[in-house]
Amino acid sequence: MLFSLQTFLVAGISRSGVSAAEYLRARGAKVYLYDDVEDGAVDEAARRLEALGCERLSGEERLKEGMRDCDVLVLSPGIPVDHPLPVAFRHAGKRVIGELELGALALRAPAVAVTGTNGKTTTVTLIDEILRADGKKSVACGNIGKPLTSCAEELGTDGIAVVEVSSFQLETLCSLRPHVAVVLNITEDHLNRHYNMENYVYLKSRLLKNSAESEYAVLNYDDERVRAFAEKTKAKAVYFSLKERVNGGNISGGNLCYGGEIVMPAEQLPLRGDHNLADALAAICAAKLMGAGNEAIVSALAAFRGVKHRLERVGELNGVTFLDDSKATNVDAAVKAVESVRGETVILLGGKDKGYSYEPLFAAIRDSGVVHAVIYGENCFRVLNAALKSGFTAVTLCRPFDLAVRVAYLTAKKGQNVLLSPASASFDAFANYEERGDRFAQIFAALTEEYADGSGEA
Ligand code: UMA
Repeated sequence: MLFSLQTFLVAGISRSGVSAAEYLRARGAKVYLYDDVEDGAVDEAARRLEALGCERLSGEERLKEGMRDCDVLVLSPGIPVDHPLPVAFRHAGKRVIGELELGALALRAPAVAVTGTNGKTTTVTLIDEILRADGKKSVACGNIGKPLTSCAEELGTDGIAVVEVSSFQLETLCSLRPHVAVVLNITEDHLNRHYNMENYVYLKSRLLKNSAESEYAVLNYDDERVRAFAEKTKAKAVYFSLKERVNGGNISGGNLCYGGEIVMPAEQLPLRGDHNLADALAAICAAKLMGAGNEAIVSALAAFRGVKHRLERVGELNGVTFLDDSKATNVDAAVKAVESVRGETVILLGGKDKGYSYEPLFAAIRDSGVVHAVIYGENCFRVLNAALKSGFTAVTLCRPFDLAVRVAYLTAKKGQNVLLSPASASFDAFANYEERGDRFAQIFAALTEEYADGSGEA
């Protein structure tokens, strides 16, 4: 793209949009900005970008005028492709790309790209840490929080981009051609945006569409939908499995193995649960295919303490342990949490609905250590309905989040956990799941002050 002669409209003025706008201005492009929301954080980010020479389009008339000037729309991942803005650009025959696509166009370094419904952030972090332990110049980026446009060029040709790719980003991604593409699993998620599973599975398969015979697809053999991707790609399939002896990563005699050789004993992995074992196997496959040695793999995996907001231990108050799993924004992730948490647990569920059924969650809850559910948020009546239909009646309905956390603490007995694993998006009350997890930790801190004398003890 000849940036200096083109005009871009960057839609969404948050992490992705800010990075895309900075990237484009630094290359001499004319950049307009747009956001549906006019509030403090957006206004502040827009002001910083205006100081760099961007122009914000506010009001319907100015937006229409600006759009006429534009050649390309750069969409933030949170804005769906059927939003009126991309629809208008497409009708006008103009190009619509995502921020990740802009980054992919700039990328000269090889990429390891990771998608799947759950475990992306853990796997990307593991791969990045192994590669860095092996002395490689690796950067974890994409959906993990660091936009690709902010680091693509500085990686040069000798770095490695380990990119977390979401289904939102896959809607507008065309050019990424990863050396290793990893697909972890596919279960119901984001159906409020992608409408049905067929569309969601198709979007996930797009990660492999540019791959050639010289590249690799690391696929979960135990997930039928993911295993079938091998037939749709030219890349060589390297599988990982918790059940079968496959050509890539598997478990044998209590060891994590790759290509039939022992890499390390599974018990050396500090993270609990089968889902973490699967993520570790996927990471081993990707790291091996990028040339990492066993020593780097063992040291990075053994030192790994998990990612923030993913079953993160916040602290203990009067014998009650607070666990932050705010990243569990869908049913499958929350199921994995209740299956891997040890001990009796009061779970906090709710938030923004994504259009799926919560009944599988209550089926898992019935067989777990969960003794009570405190249900909050915009979707509280749908979640409550699923609980009652599933015969799980140990529930308290409490719509405001802050109050729900307090109720969960007062419900929990000494020795039990309070687990925030909402099975829902955070956007009903928070900017993102990170903010929700941070709020949970703040409430824990406030409760710690209030009940430091043990007065809240059950
Ligand atoms: N906006 C509109 N109209 C809309 C929707 C949003 O104008 O219809 C505006 C909002 O007012 C806001 C901006 O768009 O100002 C937000 O854009 P965004 O939602 O794309 O958020 P960013 O801060 O740019 O973060 C995005 C990803 N967010 C989403 O996909 C929702 C981040 O993933 C990612 O880390 C970041 O880019 C850097 O690449 C977060 C996420 O929740 C972690 N991802 C989903 C997930 O993991 O389930 C897919």
